[in-house]
Amino acid sequence: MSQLPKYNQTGQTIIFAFPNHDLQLSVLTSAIIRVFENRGDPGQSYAIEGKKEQPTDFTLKAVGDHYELTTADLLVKIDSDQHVDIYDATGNPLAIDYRGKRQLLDKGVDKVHECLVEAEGHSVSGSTTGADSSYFQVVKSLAADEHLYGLGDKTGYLDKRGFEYDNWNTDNPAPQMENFTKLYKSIPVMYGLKNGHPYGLFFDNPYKSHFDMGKESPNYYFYSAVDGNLDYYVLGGKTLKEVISNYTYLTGRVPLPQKWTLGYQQSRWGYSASQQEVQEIADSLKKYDIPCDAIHFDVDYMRGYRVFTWDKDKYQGDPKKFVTSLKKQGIKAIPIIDPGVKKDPDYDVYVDGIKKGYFVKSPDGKVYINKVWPGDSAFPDFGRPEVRKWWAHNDKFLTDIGVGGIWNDMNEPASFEGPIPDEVVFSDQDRQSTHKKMHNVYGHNMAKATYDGLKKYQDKRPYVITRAAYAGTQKYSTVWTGDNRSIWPHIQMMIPQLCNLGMSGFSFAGTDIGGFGSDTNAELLTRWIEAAVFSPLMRNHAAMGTRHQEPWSFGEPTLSIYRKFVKLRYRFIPYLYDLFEKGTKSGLPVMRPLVLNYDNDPRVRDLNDEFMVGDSVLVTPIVEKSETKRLVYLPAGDWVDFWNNRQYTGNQDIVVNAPLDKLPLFIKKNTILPWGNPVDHISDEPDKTMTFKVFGDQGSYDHYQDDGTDFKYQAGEFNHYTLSVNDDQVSVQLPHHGFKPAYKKITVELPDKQVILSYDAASNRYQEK
Ligand code: MIG
Repeated sequence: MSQLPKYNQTGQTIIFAFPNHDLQLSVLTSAIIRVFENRGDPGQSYAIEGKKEQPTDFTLKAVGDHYELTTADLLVKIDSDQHVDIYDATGNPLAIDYRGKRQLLDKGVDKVHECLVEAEGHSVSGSTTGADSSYFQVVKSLAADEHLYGLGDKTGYLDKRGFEYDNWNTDNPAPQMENFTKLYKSIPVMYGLKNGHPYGLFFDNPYKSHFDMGKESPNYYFYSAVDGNLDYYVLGGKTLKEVISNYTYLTGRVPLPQKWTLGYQQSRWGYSASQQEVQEIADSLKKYDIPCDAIHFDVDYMRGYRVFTWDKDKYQGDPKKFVTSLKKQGIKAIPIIDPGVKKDPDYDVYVDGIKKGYFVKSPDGKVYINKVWPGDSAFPDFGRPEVRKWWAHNDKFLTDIGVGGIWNDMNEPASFEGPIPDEVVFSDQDRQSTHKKMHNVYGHNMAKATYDGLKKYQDKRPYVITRAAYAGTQKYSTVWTGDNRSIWPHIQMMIPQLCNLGMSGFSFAGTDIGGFGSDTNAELLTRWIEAAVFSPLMRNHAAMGTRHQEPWSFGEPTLSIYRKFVKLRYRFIPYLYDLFEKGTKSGLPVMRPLVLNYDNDPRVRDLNDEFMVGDSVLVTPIVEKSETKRLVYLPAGDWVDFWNNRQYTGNQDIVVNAPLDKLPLFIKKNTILPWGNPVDHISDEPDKTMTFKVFGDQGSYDHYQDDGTDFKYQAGEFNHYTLSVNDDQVSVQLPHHGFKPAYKKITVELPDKQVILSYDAASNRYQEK
């Protein structure tokens, strides 16, 4: 054992002088500590904005063969071999550097054959190898009882243990199964429950990185990156909830969305090829009585796939007129925008971008061209602030037409003519950089630019949906999970995928309901709309050329069941909106795996076919073909069957019947839930009445109301209601009345009676009639 290194302390940062790289520890809060080794990569974080360090008490002392840095929540030990070991405040190990021998996976293949296999196009898993000298890795011990979560949108199961993943934003249309190591997003945050003790690690490095979550060996997991600095944050907290709250404190929280964005949305690649087709969809939604708030316009509305154009010939000469008329029908238009700008000397966006030098370039200085939808295209250099401003300005074309939001696709960035080479010149803010570094933050920067444009030109809370993302993109954009398929494994995957996205900060997320690629069928579509009734983003979307999957496509009984669940969704929108509002402060997701609410319960640590919405709604959908009954695990507490009020005690498995038209749904006993009015669209007009349902015989609830559209709530224009029910006594208070049109009437539905209260303006109180 060599000597302990010297150290230097400046404020809350301590730099330990190790031979190769200094090791820097910064105390941001008592539960967030940054571990940093400067390996020469310049620049700042894309995930973290603003100063996150708070004045925090900590101690640092040498104890025998190591240093101990102690805060109220964490203990970090540093020894002379540069091991970084993290414990919680009571000394439970959380993330301990692995000291044993590596046990490389035996794949029965030697190096020569591995190359041959890869040359044939079959990549050998774990291929992020240390070929490059800038490559590094971090190896941490795994306990026998340790479960791993997070990593954003990755495929597979809730517990990531035993699998490996890459972070390199990728558009791969093959059926995305558990053996896929990468998808569209790079969100390098992972959580562990080690012997029941929660923690998180966020690796803030945009370069290609790899997580082996105990696949190589059950004794350790490791993270590696091909380049950049070693830069990670240790996240503590007494519960998994607190750890996630700390992660979202660091990288930001999903802002309050416009309320209508929680409504049902209809989409299909191809609709927007003509005004008539879109109008027919709107008409059918009305005719078949399916509430809806938005229709998405895929690439076909544009003039030859040129972004920021709208083919007037397809829209009777006036897209604005049509978009306005749709809006009057209660439906917002959400056009798609891809990053690729068509190479065309007669196209103003291209000409302007060339003139200003806003596209990425080959190392020889020529504008880099690859093929996407419009054919030869140039790629905006979104890492540059000026380019983001320019893009935001282009959004005005769409906001002038009156769109409800913007859908960003292909921003991994995807390209048809081979991948963009690593050395293509991209900017890292104003510094010259490479595709190698900027790839994983390309979608992030595009989404941010789009957010800024909408905010500037709409005066509403921007509604952006992006496919590619990096950690922190949740501040700017909703996400969808890309090109899934109409297959049963993908309705199954929806649950762990959206739950892990939620724990990774992205609580506003959804899958393509019904499946994007391949042909859906009546049963799958039915079960999907049931399972997705609480999906934060609720959109049915399908690929061109696949069997139609609009709610009416299969006739009855699909249509009626579909309608029933979309209508149920609208009843729950005030609850979802409340959860989003609470999430702006807590950073907790709307849709949650059970482990998040019950991290002490070993039964729920890899539960993949149940989830919760907030703290009190338990959803246990059927996600297996031909199944009409299922086992439901009820966690601790008492539960009320939503459909018949039957009560169950928790901590047990029950068998429930679930014929095709039933979604098994349970509400925690003694919960109060707001219950939206039956509507066809979320209106911008304030609700005059609100209903609350009581499950059980008592409870309390905080409810939030504002205009649902703009930023006035930030200046106090919102209402905060508190309800309490106790021994049949119902009381409603309005502790904050900043949004003028408070509900005139509030109905509280108890199991055996209704209590109606009305607002008395003179006293600013609710009184029973
Ligand atoms: O190469 O715009 O994920 O939702 O419908 C396909 C067409 C490009 C991929 C998106 C999908 C969208 C499709 N896009």
